[in-house]
Amino acid sequence: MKTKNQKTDNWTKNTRNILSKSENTQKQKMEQTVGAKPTVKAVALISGDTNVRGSLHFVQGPNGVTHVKGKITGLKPGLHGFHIHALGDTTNGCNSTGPHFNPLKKNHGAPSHNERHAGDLGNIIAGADGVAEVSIADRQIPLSGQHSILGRAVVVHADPDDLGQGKFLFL
Ligand SMILES: [Cu+2]
Ligand SMILES: [Zn+2]
Repeated sequence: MKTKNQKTDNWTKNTRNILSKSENTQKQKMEQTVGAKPTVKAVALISGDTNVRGSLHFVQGPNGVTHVKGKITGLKPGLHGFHIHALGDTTNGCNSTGPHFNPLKKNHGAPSHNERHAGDLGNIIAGADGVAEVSIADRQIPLSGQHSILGRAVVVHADPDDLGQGKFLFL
């Protein structure tokens, strides 16, 4: 199913942020070499159209797993789709960040699925207080190499991601 339709409200009121170019330079400086295997770190600051705010820390270990940890506040309670989009351009909100980061040309899915976009990180859950604590470990969002997510966008959607079951359509 490769429908290109998207519910426009999936794309409004989103928060997103970026591992921007200028931040990249810092990130490179933050690279630490542990023997021959580098640990790479990055930070994304989240700011939304409303008063959604947060920061996310990315740490890629020597085993290639990237850990994403942080806290996002000001969200509507419940599930929010959480993705890496292909482009770091947020000048036109979520629309200019392109589709889900998908270097392997797969279909949309859940993070645990074999068939998924690299950028498919599922949902984060905000509590009644509007706070989502994020703690994710994933192999498909490296901070270095050919499929690096540096310079792309982190998007927190207003709506849930159905994880490829067809209820919502994501690019
Ligand atoms: Cu998305
Ligand atoms: Zn996707």
